[in-house]
Amino acid sequence: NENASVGEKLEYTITGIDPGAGIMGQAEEALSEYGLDNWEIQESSGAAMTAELDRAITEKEPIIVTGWIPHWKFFEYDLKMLEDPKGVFGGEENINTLVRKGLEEDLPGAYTFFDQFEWEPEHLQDVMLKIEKGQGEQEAAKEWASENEDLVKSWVEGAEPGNGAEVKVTYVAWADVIASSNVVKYVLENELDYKVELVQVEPGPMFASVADGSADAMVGAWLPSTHDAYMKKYKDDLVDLGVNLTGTRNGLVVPKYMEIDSIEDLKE
Ligand code: PBE
Repeated sequence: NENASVGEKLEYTITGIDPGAGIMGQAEEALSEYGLDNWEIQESSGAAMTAELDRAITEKEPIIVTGWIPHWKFFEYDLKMLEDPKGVFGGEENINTLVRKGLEEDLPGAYTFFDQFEWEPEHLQDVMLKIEKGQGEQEAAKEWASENEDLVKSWVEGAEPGNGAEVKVTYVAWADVIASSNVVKYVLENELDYKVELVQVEPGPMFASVADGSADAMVGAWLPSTHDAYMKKYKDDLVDLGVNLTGTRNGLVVPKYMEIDSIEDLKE
């Protein structure tokens, strides 16, 4: 039916990602803040969400997803983030690096690296796009590092080599965290002679593993809003090395061909 509302066409369903993601809590909050009581957020995953988005765009159908910047999907498709006048999605945020207590004493070179690791959204986008276009994750990290030698040098400056010591980094399978964790692995291994194990986990265990010391570091803490609940729970048990990137955004994302501009437009 051509005249059906967006809600009717979508059966009042927003395509979400994994249940432990901060953006899922924000999306639920958006439903209650904007009075969208008849809508629901469907659980999925980062990869399944982009597959759904691709299918809908190929068929020129409406779709609403939980989306974030930086992400390669904004380069692959013509998308817009719906306005969020109530600020439920927290506006611009930072990504922080968190390490376990004792890392500075145990692996000082790795600690120095994590402390100095900082880049721009454009850098992270470059790596994400290389991976999305089909390069292996380490291959993409290697090519990116060769294109950004000065920045990479600034991360390892003054850092003692690891002589083969092992570093364990936990990450969630979100495109941005996959890319950043792989760059960290590549640089620690190839510039500082560490051996890095990347361990894919669920969002809660990503924080818990660094807090209980079973992992050494994570580079995907979105703050102050997205991962606020995890930070409240674990902040006293880990070391926050501060911002590694600034200027992220979360929200509800739709193809540009959809005739809505604000989350408020969903209330009809
Ligand atoms: N994200 C990407 C995550 C943080 C990184 C926005 C999907 C989340 O919502 O928890």
